[in-house]
Amino acid sequence: MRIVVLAGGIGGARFLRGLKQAAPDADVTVIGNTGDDIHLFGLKICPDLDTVMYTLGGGINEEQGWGRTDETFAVKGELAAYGVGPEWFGLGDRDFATHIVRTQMLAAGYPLSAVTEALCARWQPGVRLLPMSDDRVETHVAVDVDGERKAVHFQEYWVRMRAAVDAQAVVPVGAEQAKPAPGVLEAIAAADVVLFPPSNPVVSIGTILAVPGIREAIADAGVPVVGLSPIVGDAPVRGMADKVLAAIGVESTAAAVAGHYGSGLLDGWLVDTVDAAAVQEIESAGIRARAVPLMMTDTGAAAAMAHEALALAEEVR
Ligand code: GDP
Ligand code: FO1
Ligand code: CA
Repeated sequence: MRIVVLAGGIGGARFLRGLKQAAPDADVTVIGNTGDDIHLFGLKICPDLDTVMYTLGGGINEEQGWGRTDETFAVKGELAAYGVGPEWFGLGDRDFATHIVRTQMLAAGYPLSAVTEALCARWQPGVRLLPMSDDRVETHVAVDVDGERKAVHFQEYWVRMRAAVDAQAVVPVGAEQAKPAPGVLEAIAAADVVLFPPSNPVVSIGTILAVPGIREAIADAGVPVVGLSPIVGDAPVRGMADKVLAAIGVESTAAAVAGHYGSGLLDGWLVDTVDAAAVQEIESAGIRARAVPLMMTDTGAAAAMAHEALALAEEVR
């Protein structure tokens, strides 16, 4: 079975680990969000691609959910001694190596998709990991600070500002001009099922869908499209999905997120058992819905979720 998954960072990566356990023989292609990418310390940082690669490759810091295990911060400390920041972004020593390889390869002219493949040759994530695009896309967030509107990079909003102020707008800068990376449209066209893991609907899956051609390819594939809610009990399990959903006028509920994707895109939607009351509303909007446990407390729980998603896909096929 050929499965295509649109993934952000932690939510996507943990679900994928479960999917690999639930469907070990499946051929999985991951289309990763690159809207979180940023240039810092002279290096190209791709947090969501790396989170997927490290999580599936066994190199992730489990508690944090991002960055490397057994990490140290000597390089960052040495840079700080030169007055070189940003001090608010924690790039560790082991992680620096990944970024040096990536930045060197990009400077030598390799596209991000080829660089990602090269990095994955070490980590062997067991899936085909494709960036959504080789073109630069950067999510910016409009915020009001001291009565003035300004746009900040998504990393600045999330890591430096801790999403403490409301997001007024979210813009995937460059997305309109971006082309899907090589293999993305082909993988969607050849898929037997497309899954939306419990990733952020705005700044992860929303950004991927903003690359012209991707949403259309999914709709045209004519295969079941099934998603899992990242909102449980009317709040994100972690992160700032509530803030960025509010910015696009969508309530932080499992039903509202399903309605945001819409029955034109989504065939099936899993909500957590605490949101079982939302099933009827979602089904009346033309999306088949089921309530199952959606907390990824461990890989087994994520595998059970993946199993339910694949079962729902068969139901709507
Ligand atoms: P990010 O790029 O690291 O923010 O990760 P994603 O975009 O892939 O996923 C973020 C979303 O995952 C957040 O909105 C969380 O609510 C959701 N999430 C994290 N852990 C869980 C979980 O155990 N269950 C569910 N249902 N959602 C989760
Ligand atoms: N998140 C933080 O909250 N603080 C950090 O200092 C930080 C550093 C960092 C370095 C590399 C990387 O791949 C991810 C990193 N993240 C950090 C996570 C990242 O900012 C976000 O969680 C994602 O972009 C949201 O998807
Ligand atoms: Ca992300």
